[in-house]
Amino acid sequence: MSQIQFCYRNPSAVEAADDFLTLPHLDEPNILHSLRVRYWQGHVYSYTGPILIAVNPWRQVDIYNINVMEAYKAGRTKAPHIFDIAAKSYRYCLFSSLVGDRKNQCILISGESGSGKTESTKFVLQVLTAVGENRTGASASIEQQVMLTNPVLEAFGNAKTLRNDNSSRFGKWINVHFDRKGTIAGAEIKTYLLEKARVIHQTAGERNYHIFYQVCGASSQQKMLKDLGLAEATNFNYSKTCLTASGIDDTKSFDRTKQALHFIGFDAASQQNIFAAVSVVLHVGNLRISENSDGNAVMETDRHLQAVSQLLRVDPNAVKKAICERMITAGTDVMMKPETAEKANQCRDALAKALYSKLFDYIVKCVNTALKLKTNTVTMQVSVLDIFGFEVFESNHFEQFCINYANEKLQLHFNHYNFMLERQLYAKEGIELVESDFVDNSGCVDLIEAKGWGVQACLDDVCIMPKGDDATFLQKLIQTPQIKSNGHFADPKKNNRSFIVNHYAGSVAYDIDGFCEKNKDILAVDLVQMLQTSSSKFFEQIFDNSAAEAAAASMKPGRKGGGGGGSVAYKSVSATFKTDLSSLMEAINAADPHFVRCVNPNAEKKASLFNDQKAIEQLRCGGVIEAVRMARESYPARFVHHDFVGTFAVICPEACKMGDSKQQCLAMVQHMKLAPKQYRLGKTMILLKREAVDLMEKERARLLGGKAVILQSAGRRLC
Ligand code: AOV
Ligand code: MG
Repeated sequence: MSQIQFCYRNPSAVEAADDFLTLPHLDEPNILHSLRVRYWQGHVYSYTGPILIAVNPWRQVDIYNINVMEAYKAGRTKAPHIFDIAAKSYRYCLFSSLVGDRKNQCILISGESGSGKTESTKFVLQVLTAVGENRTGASASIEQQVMLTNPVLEAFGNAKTLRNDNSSRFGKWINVHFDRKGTIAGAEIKTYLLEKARVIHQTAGERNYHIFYQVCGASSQQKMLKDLGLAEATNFNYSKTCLTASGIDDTKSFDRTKQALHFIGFDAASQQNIFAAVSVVLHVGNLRISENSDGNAVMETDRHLQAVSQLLRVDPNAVKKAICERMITAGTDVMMKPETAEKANQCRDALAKALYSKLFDYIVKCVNTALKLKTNTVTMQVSVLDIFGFEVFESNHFEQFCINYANEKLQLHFNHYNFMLERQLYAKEGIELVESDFVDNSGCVDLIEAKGWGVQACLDDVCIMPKGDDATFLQKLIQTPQIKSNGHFADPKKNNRSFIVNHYAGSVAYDIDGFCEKNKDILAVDLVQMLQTSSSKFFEQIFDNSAAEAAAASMKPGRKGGGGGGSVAYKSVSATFKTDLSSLMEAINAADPHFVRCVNPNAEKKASLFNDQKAIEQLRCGGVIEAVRMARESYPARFVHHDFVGTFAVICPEACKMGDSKQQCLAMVQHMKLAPKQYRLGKTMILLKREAVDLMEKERARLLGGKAVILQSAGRRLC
């Protein structure tokens, strides 16, 4: 899109309006234009009705200081701002409790990578912890602890990517609980789909999780890191590709992480254990495996093997065996068979991924224990969702499939919610509803998650077949009648390695390679057994029995790891994610939502660069354009009868003398010869199509001798 094609352009007097729904012309080019104008005027935030659009300024902007926050906290300003959303959520939460109609609030933040979701989340928490401050706290107060979860989760779950030097590689949902007085009483965090693959491999120019560089950077100065066999990050295979991230000082960050862990409640011993686990992962990555003349994997006995064995507290030979050999059972006989070097390397990497993701889960669990409600008081909640936005790359995999599924579910909620509001207004006004006016993406959600036949169900079925693989999965998709006939599915035919899902935000071709393996995500039974021999309480704790059970359940005699076995007790990644998402949706559905759509104005992470194409694509993907379309397809201009008559009296003064204000409205639109489809006359309001109001405005301006400008009131949403 090199040029924006305007049909009608909004008058420059109103084009930079705070709320785009007040624009007389609400089409894509006009919304984009207004967003761009506001961007160049230095505005980070704009409203589209209730949706807050946040454009990442990629520079420090002085709009987050204490005075600004106080103004929003006190409700003195309503200008678009993330503080407005946070303060409003808190106020609604308190108010609903006061009037005895408890309603939790949730703030749903979405947007592509680097668009500012995590920063927005922090601003929300800043307000929530300030308004609900518990001044009686002795040590680190709960609100301080809530804020301190940021550096901890970022150290272990964020990494430098090509798009963002501090990219969150997991989704999170934070619940902040308030008691009746509005004081913070506790909080909890739920995380989703940590990107495990990053632990063992990073794209050129990207980094592993920050914590790896932090421990390496601080290893020579920190006493607690002395015995972990650490060195500069460049010495480790898992952290050597890219060493620095702009604006990040790893050594200083280590101090911050350590301090945050301390204040959250991790004692010195747990911190030591956590850093030991991080170090084990690095050493595992350096385990050197070669192939002997028989083609068998052989692991070198070096300082890394020594470190792994010492830190994990397992015998070095047990580590070697678990990685380089596999268990074979023939009848009642159990034998060990050597692996090839390639297989052993895969096994080593699987161990590193499992260790790291278990460590991450453990940290989140401990954080939640620290933030747990200390009392049994009934609480209200304000929750914040900072989740991966819709993704489409040149090549899309299982990860994108899960991420886009999450976005599809959130979009479904978004549609239903907006639709519901409309429906309530229509019902209140006694206006008949045209259901087909509203977009419904439930067909796509069904395609993915339907029980028995959806894409996830097919994948799970194939994953428990003895010989099921990615090709079998694709075959199954193509042959399932409900999938074939679903308009959101397409088989590209050109190759037999991908399938297409037509998502609400665009079509995505998913490469099937790796779907089965990633969905099973089972640690080989040999590795689990090796870990179970650890005499370390810590590793026992982070590797609870679930891993062992899953491995045992999936192991077919004679095979290693997942993929075998008829009866499967484990839960696949997509099944777990589906369950997680449905409880997330339940929580969201039970709350009043506030939508924040973050927009990244350029891929170069630059201040003062606004890329039209990029911005419009994000507005589409975030459902902003869709929401506007909904508003357009419904009757976006809403006037209380009396206001309407007052505004357009000049068009037909006689109408103002007829009966009550409702009859006067009718007389007015009839005088204008508006088609019945152009307006809806409700009990207290008249709702009009945009074009109808445009027509009336023009007529009004003509009668006033061209003196009048286009009315802003025309777009006012009074519902
Ligand atoms: P994300 O959460 O949406 O990406 P972040 O919140 O990490 O994006 O923002 C990326 C970077 O943009 C930050 O590190 C800041 O440098 C800058 N930034 C974002 N919002 C603001 C703001 N309001 N003011 C100033 N700078 C800002 V990802 O986690 O990658 O999807 O996975
Ligand atoms: Mg983020």
